[in-house]
Amino acid sequence: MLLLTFLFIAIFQTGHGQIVPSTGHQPADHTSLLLQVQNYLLQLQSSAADQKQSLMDIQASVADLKSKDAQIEKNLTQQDTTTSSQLQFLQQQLASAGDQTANLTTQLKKLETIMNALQMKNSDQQILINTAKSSLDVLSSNISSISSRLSNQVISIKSLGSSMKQLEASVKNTEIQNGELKNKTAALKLENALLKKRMDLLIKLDGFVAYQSSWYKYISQPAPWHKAEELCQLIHPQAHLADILSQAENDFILGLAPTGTNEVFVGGHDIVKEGVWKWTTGQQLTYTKWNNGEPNSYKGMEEDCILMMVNAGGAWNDDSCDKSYSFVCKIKG
Ligand SMILES: [Ca+2]
Ligand SMILES: [Ca+2]
Repeated sequence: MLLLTFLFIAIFQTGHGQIVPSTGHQPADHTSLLLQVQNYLLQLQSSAADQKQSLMDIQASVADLKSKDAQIEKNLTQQDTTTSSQLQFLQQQLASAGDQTANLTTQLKKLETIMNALQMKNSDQQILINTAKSSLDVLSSNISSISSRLSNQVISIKSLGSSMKQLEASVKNTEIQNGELKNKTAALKLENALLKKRMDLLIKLDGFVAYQSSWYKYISQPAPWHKAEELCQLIHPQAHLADILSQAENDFILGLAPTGTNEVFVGGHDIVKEGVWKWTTGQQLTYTKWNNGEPNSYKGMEEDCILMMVNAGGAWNDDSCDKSYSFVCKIKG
């Protein structure tokens, strides 16, 4: 309404200004004035129609504005309702969020409990892991030690292999040397055999007589027992007064004495200890051929040398070593 009033005042002021007549002209001017008035009236009518139309437009605009205003109010009401509904919904959601927060807090506490338990388990597991690490370290150390020992053993085995090869070479060399030694030994045996034949020949040429593997020589020149032993060694370095090891040998020596011979010295004596009879080789007697009642150290005399009684079948008598008799030398084979 305030807008319409303002429009009417504006229109009235504009018309009043245009209808003021000029006062300087008479009758001809009346007609003109009349025409002007008529035109003016016509203009007023036209203007009125225009204003009426404007008014109608304004009314339509006002109606439209009212309609829009009502629509706006309606929308505002709806919006209030909606807002209220949303507020209620939000309050519900807030309450629900509160409940959820409480649930979440409870769950959070449970989770904290679980976390604590897990941390304790983790702690236990960490201890186990540390123990396992320590065991692994010890195991690793042991493996290193074993590896080192194995390396040393490998080196030892290689060294042993090298030593074995040297030993094999040494054995082969030794075998070769053994072969050479065998050949040399065979040659030496052959040489010895030849030498023995030469020796035997020389001994034979010296008047020795062979019996089995030994040589014997009867010396007719009488001599005391010690002198006789010296003479045997002078005749041959390996010759001594004869030892007698069997009845057959005793018989053989008996046969060496020429017919008419009564006694011969042989190598037996008890010079070192009375009653302990030995040969010149140092061996004790294993065979004896004592005559009846001998040895007797006749009438307390010192009788320490064995005299073979040719005239008593070769039986023995202990007699004085200082007496002189023929004797028999022997080279042992
Ligand atoms: Ca004696
Ligand atoms: Ca006697």
